[in-house]
Formats: sequence, structure tokens, C-alpha cells
Amino acid sequence: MGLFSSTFGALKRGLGRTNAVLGTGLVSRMRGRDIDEELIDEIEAHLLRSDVGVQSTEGIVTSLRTGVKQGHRQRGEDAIEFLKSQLVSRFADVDTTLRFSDTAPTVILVAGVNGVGKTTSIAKLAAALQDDGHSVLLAAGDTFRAAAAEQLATWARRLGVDIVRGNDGADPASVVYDALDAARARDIDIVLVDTAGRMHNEDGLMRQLGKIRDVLERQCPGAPHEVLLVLDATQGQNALVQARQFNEAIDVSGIFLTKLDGTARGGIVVAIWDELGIPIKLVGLGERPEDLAPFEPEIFIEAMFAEGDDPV
Ligand SMILES: Nc1nc2c(ncn2[C@@H]2O[C@H](COP(=O)(O)OP(=O)(O)O)[C@@H](O)[C@H]2O)c(=O)[nH]1
Ligand SMILES: [Mg+2]
Repeated sequence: MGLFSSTFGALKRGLGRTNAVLGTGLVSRMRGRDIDEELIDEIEAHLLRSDVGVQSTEGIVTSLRTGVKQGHRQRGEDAIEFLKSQLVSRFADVDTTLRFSDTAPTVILVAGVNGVGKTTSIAKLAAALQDDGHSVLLAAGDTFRAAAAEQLATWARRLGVDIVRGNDGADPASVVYDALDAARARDIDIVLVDTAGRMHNEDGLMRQLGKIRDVLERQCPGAPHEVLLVLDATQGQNALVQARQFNEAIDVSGIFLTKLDGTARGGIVVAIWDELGIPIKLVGLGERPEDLAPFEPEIFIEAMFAEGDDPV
């Protein structure tokens, strides 16, 4: 399965827990009822509980109330459709596609705090890009922990893609430099750069990322073509805080939102877009290489509200 062939079913399965809160739970309660203050309060609580965010929830609930007062919406069923369209319309201007360079290699820098799923997400991306016919090289820029490069190397072997790694404790910027050299020599299409998520202190981490970015820019004009920040959907508001910090330091171009299979809070996608204006480009739905989907707002929102009989 390639990067752009995700199915509604896979997303729905992955979003089973989100669905249990926003979908089946809410939808079944709304059916067959008139919209009254009690139901609106329930809807509000549901949206907040799924991490849609205070501001966005307020906006949605206010326009729902207005619609009810004006007599446009009277039944719970109408409210379901209204909520879906409200949520989808928030993403009308978002460009969720990955940016590719006209001249190889395309360089994708991947950043985020420790444990959010950077290395796993790189493996997923590598598998999908390879399925789509691209040659891929991984750069093991997390030299902070010896096990980190090993983890990436294990993925490289499993997926059959190239990897460039340095000695333990090597300067990540030099690893990245070598990786770009190798990519050019081997005519590689796409370089995925893994980075550390933890340093002795936060300033050190941000400086290191800035340095990696500088090396990429100097060595390959236009690179990095994509700076993907990996956020863990189970971390709620904390993920938003991380996004602000990283965006200041390295100018994030897109978000890879992981672990949506492990949370009932898929509404975080709305808060991320509303509050940060950084497009979510990919979502992680499990630990296997194939547990990846492009972020397609309509399909995503539909899956959130799906009345599946198999909420995982
Ligand atoms: N359930 C689930 N687990 C994930 C997902 N992405 C990553 N993980 C797990 O999160 C843990 C940390 O992942 P890792 O890639 O090492 O994080 P890193 O420190 O940011 O590189 C591992 O156990 C991964 O298998 C996801 O989308 N869903
Ligand atoms: Mg890692």
C-alpha cells in the first residue's frame, strides 16, 4: 500500500477509540432527539473531551445554537451533519501534501521530543515512499543515544533501504553532511533525516537542530524541503506546547501526528490547525510500517463520526 492509498477502513480502525467518544457515543445519543440545551451541553463536553480545543469548540457550539434558534436545525441528526461540516470546513485551506523537490534528492527533516515516534514514523514513511517507487536513504542524526542509530539501522535492514550513520557520539551535522553526499553519489530520490529528541538541555537540542538545518541548506539549496514535526496525539495540550517551541527554532512545515490509535482524542487535529496553523500531513495509527495514512480532513472527520460496530 502506497502513501496515498490509505483507506477509510484502516483509518476508522485506527481511530477506534476516537470514534468511541466522538462517533458512536455521541452520534447514538444524538439520534432521534430534538436539539435542546442539554444536548448542546453534551456535544460541547464531547468536543472538549476529544481535544478539539476550547476556542474551536466555542465557535462550533455558538453557531450550532444560532442555527437552532433560527430554526434551521431541530433534530439531533441535523446536528451530526452540521458538526461534521463545521469540522471539515476548518481545513478548507490546508495543504496536506508532502513537498518534493524538482531535483533529487528531496530532503525531509524529522524532529520532535523523545518517544513521540520519530524513528518509527521515518520507517513508515520510508516504506510508503519505497512502495510509491522512490529510492530512500535514512540519515541517523540521533547520535545522542547509541541505541537510536541501531533502531534506525534495524528498520533500514527490514525495509531494504540505505542508511548513513556516524560513530556513537558523532556530530549529527556531520552525519547529515555525509548522508547528503551519499545520496547524491547513489542517485537517491529522498533522504529522511532522523534527529535526537533529547539533549542535556532544551537549548542544546534546538541549537543542534538549527545546525542540522543549516548544513542541509548549505549543501543542497532548497533543503530541507519538508520539516516534519512529530507529535504524539496522546499528549494533548503538551503537544501544542512542543509545536510552538520547535516551530520557533526550526520553522516546521508539517506535522506527523502519531498514536491516534491509542487515544480517544482525535479532535487534537482541529486544535493543532486552529491554534498553530501548521498543516498536519501524516498520521500514525499503530506500530507497524503500514500503520500510516495521509491526513485527509474529510476522511478523517468522517472516520471520527463513523458508527462502526468494531471500535477497537
Ligand atoms: N500505538 C502506536 N505506537 C507508536 C506509533 N508511532 C510510534 N509508536 C511507538 O512509540 C514508541 C517510541 O517510538 P520511537 O519511534 O522510538 O520514538 P522517537 O524517540 O521519537 O524516535 C515505540 O514503541 C513505537 O513503536 C503509533 O502511531 N501508534
Ligand atoms: Mg528515535
